Amino acid sequence: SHFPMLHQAPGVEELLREGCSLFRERFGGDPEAAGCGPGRVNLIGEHTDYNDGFVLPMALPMVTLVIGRRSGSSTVTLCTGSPDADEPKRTSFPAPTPDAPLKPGAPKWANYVKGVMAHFPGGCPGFDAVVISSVPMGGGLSSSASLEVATFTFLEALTGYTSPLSEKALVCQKAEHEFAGMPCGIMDQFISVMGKQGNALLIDCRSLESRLVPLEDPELVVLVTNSNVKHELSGSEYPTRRRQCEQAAQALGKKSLRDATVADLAALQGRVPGVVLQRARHVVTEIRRTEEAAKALQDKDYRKFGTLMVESHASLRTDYEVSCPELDQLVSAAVEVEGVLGSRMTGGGFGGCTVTFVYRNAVEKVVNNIKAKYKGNPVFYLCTPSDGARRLKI
Ligand code: GAF
Repeated sequence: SHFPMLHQAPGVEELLREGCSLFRERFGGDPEAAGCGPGRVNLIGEHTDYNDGFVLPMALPMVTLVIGRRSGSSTVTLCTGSPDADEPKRTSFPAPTPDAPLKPGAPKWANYVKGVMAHFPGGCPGFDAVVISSVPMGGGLSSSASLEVATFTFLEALTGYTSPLSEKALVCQKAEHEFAGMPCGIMDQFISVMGKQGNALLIDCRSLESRLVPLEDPELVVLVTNSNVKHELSGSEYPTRRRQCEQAAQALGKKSLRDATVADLAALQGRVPGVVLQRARHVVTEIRRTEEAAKALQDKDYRKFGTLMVESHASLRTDYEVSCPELDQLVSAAVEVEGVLGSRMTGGGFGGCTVTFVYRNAVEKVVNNIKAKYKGNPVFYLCTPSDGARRLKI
C-alpha cells in the first residue's frame, strides 16, 4: 500500500478462501454456495431515510460473506469467524416452517441470519454455513445490513429462488426491525444490495428510485475514520428521533418531513416543543443538502460538495444532537488540514465513524493531524466505491 498508516482490509477473494477453509474445518467437505454483502459509508443525507428523503451512500470494499451448503436435514447450523467475545461461535436450530416460525434469541449475531431466513420469500431449507466479515462489527459501517444482505444472497444461491432487488432490501430491513429491534430506515440494506463500483448512489427513500453518481476521480479519496467508541445512547435515541420527526410532520399536516419546506418550519414555532422544531430543521435542510450534493458531485464541484458535508455535520451536532465529542474532534482535526474538502459523522451517530473527502496527496497529513489531536484510538480506511451484493463462485 502507498499508505502504511491505513488499515488494510482483506480482499473479497482472500476472505472467501479463509471462509471456505473455516467451513471445511467446522463441517467437513466443501461448501456449495456463497453470498457477499458489503458494508456502506453514507456521504451525506443522514437521518433522512425514515423521513422519505434522499441519501447518498456508497458500498464499501469491506464485506460480509455467508458460505455454506444444504445440510440434508431440517437443521440449520451456523458458525462465525468473528464473534462477540462473550457469545458462542456455533449455534443450531430448526429451519422455519409455517407452524414453527423463527424467533430472535441468543447468540445475538445469529439473529440477523434468522431474521432474513424468517422472511425469505423462497422458503428456507436446512443448511450449514459460516459467517465471516471484514466490516468492523458495530462500527457504524452497517455490519448488520451487510450480514442480512449476504444471508439473503446466500439463500438465493442455495435455493435458486431470486427476488427483485428492492424486495431483497425490504426483507433485510424487516429482519433488522423484527430480529434486532432496530427501527431503521431503508438506506443500509438498499445500498448493500444496489451499490456499484466507482459510484455513489442517490436514493429516493420514498419511491425507492435511485441514480448512480460517478465518484472515481484519481486525485480524490474517501477516508473513513473509526472513532472506536460506541455510546449507549445509540440504541434508545434512534426511535426517539423517529417519533419527533413524525410529530413535526403531523403538526404540519404532512405525510412526512419530505413534504415540508424551510418556510414551513416557521409554522412549527410554538406548536411543538423547541426540540421537535430543531429535529425537523435538520431533516428538512439535510434533504435539500443531499440533493444539492448529488448535483455538485455530478458536476465535479468538489468544493461545494465538501462544504455541504461540513454543514451536514453541524446540523447533526446542534439540531439533531446525534454526534458526540469524539466524532466532533475527528471532524475538526480533519477539516483544518489543507486539501480536505469536507468531513462529517456518518451513520446513526453517538460513535462509529466519520467520512472525509480529501485530495489523495493530503491523506497522510490528515491522518497525522487526527492522530495528534484525537484522544482515542482511531482506525483509518481508504474506501473506493464498490459493488453491492453478489454470489461468489467457490
Ligand atoms: C442507521 C439506520 F440504520 C439507517 O436507516 C439510517 O437512518 C442511519 O442510521 C441514519 O442516517 O444507519
